[in-house]
Amino acid sequence: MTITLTTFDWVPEFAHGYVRDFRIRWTLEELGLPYQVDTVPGAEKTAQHLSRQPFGQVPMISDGDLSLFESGAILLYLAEGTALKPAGADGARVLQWVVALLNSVEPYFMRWADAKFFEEDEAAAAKAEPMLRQRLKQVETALGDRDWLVGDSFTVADLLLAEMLRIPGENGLLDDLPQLAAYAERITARPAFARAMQDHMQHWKDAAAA
Ligand SMILES: N[C@@H](CCC(=O)N[C@@H](CS)C(=O)NCC(=O)O)C(=O)O
Repeated sequence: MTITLTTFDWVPEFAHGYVRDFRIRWTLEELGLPYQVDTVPGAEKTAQHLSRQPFGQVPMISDGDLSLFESGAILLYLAEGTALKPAGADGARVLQWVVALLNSVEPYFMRWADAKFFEEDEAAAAKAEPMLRQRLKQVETALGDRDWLVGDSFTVADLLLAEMLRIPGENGLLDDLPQLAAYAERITARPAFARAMQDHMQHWKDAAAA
């Protein structure tokens, strides 16, 4: 059965390219899995949406009878049993990194991003920035001179990290972290990233036209 990815029917233009359905699209492209897209209203959270995602957020997927929310859970579900989440100890390490990125890095990114882009409060963004920088530095240190977070090949943990690094990178926060910047650049140059981004952007273009 074809997987269905659910995202919003519309988001403001500044969010194009960054809605978290993108990380799911990228994973699906990496895995060569066909999928279709449907939408829920962004303006008003419907009961049907809330029954699938208690916080009224996206992304969600459905795969047969299974409906899943939380981007990290979806990435791990899709990657399970593939090279993106190998079996055994390395699989456990991928799980560790996905949880760590969502729990120990993304909240600091969100605090900074909310202030900077949603509230447009430069003082609050400046206050949040040092902690985000510290987390990014800590991730760079943990990565060291290795190509990948886990083992000797690309996993869904790398995909998630490279995806999370895009906005900080575009705003100069990787300028003093050259190893992390090079890592992110190498990973986002993967062909699956470009395919996913093209479809993601087309979705918002169609949504704006509709
Ligand atoms: N932890 C959630 C966060 C999801 C999230 O924040 N989604 C955003 C879009 S990228 C959203 O739905 N925002 C609207 C809202 O929070 O009401 C996940 O990773 O899936």
